[in-house]
Amino acid sequence: MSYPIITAAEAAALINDRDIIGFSGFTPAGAAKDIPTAIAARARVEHEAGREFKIGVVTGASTGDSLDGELARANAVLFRTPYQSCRDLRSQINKGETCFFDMHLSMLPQAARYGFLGKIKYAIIEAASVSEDGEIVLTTSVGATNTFCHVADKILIELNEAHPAELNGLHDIYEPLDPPHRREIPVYSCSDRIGSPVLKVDPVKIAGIVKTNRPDEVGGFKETDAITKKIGENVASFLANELKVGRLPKDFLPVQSGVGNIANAVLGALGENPSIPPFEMYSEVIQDSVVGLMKSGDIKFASATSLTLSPPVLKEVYADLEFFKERILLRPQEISNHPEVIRRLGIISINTAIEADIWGNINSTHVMGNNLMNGIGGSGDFTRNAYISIFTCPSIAKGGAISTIVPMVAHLDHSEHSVQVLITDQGIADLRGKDPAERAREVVDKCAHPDYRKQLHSYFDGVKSGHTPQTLRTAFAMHEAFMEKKDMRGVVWSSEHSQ
Ligand code: 0RQ
Repeated sequence: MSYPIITAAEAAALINDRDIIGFSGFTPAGAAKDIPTAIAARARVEHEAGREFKIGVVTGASTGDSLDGELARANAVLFRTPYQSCRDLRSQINKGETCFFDMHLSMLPQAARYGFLGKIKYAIIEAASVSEDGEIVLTTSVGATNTFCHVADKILIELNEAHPAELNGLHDIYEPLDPPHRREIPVYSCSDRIGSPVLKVDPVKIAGIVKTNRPDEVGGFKETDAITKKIGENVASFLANELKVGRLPKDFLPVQSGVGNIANAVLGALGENPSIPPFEMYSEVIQDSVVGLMKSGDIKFASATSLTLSPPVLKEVYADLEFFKERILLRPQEISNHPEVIRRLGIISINTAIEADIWGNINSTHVMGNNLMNGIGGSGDFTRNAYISIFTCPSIAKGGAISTIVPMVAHLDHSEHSVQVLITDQGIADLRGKDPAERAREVVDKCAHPDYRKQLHSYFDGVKSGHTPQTLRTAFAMHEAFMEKKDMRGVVWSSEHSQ
C-alpha cells in the first residue's frame, strides 16, 4: 500500500483540540520533531483566533526542544506524562499552567493499553523506513512507540533521512499480553532477542508520512569536574570491593545507569577501574561514555531503550554500525525497565538524587519539595528491583548553600526500603543491614559535606525515643533556613528539640 506523503502542516491540521497524542521519543533520541513543531504553530493560530487548542502529550520519557519546547511555548500542552527535562515546560508545570503526572517508565505502556491515560487518538512517530505492509524500522529509541501505534486510531510518521535504513536489526520489539493472559518475559541475558526487529502496524492506520532530515536534539555533557569524578571513583571503588569480598559474582553483573552528567561520569570511572572486569549494561539509556567504553572493550554489550548520544558521537556509531549492532540492542521501555527482568538479571542500579535523608530516603524530582526538576524516569523501576541499588549525588549544591544530605527529604521518590547504598564525593554509605540510627550515622559521617556534619549530628545525637529518632516539628529546619536566608548552614538543634 502506498501512503499519502504530506507536509508537517497538513499532519498538524488533522489534530483537534483536546486530542491525546502518543509521541515517539525517549529523551530527545528518536523523538518526533517536525509534526509537533507544526502542531505548536497551529495552536498559536487557533489561540490568536480566540479558540482553545491544547493536546495531551504522552511520550516515552523526555523529548527534544521541537516537541516539548515548541508545544510548551505555544501554550499547547493540556497534560504531560511520564517524564520531561525541558526548561520551558518545567516552568509551566511549576506555575500550575500545565498538568504533569510523574510515572514509572515501565508502567507507561500498560497504562496506555489499559485506558488509564484516556483514548490515544494519534501516534506520531519517527522512523528510518516504512514498508508497504506496515513494517517500521524505528530510529534511536523504541520507548513506548510500539504501544502508541497499537492503541492509537491513526499513525503519522516522520520518515527521517538523518538515520540510515541500516538501523534495521538494532531493535527488538516485544509487547506482553495483558492480564490475565500475561506470561513470563523470556529475557535471560542482556543480549537475548525475544521479538521482532521491526514494528508491525496495520498499514491502514498510517494516515500520512512526512519526509524530513533532522538530527536528534541531544545536548552534550558538561566536562567531568572534580566532584563528579570523585563520585564516579567512589562508585567504582565500592563495586571493586564488592567483587573482592565475594558479594558480586567475579564476572560482574549488568549495570543500569541513569541520565545526566553524574551518570555519564560514573560509567567513565567504572571503565577506568582496573579491578572491574568488562561488563554488560541492562539500562534504559545509552549515553556518550558507553560508546568509548565499547570501543575499548570495557563494555561488552548494552541493552537499552534509547541511544541518547550527542550528534558527533552518534555519527561515530553510524560510521561503524556493524560493530555497534553486535553490541547494542534497543527494546521497548516496558521490557528495558521491567521489574521481572531487572530482578532476574541482578542489575546493579546507579541513579541520581537531588537530596537524600539520613535514613536513606531519596528525593530525585523536587527542589525544596515544591518545584519539579525532571521526574523519576526509570529510577524507581530499577531501584526497587536491583541486586544492589545505589544513589549518587554531590554532597552540596549551589556553592555549598544547600546540603544534599538532610534530616528528612522534602519529597519522597525512593524509600529507605529500596535504597541500599548512597555515594557522594565525600564517600560511601552502605545502608545494608543497618537500623535507622546506624544508617543516620553512616550517611552523615561518610556522605555529608564536612561543613554540615556537626549540625546534622545535632539533629539525632542524644535523641532516645523511637525506632527512627525523627522530630517532625523541626525536620525541615534546614529547608526553611534555605528558603529564608538562602543558606542551610548554621542550623543547630538543641538536645531538647525532640521533647
Ligand atoms: O542545577 O543546572 O542550575 O546548576 O540540579 O544537577 O549536579 O548537574 O546533576 O545533571 O546529573 O542531574 C537528579 C536532576 C541530577 C537528574 C538530576 C541542581 C544543581 C543543578 C542538576 P543547575 P547536576 P545531573 C533516568 C533515571 C531523575 C531520576 C533518575 C534526574 C541541577 O539525574 O533528573 O535518575 N534524575 N532517573 O545545582 C537544589 C538540591 C539540588 C539542586 C542538585 N538538593 N537542591 N538544586 N540541584 N541538587 C531518567 C530516565 O529515565 C530518562
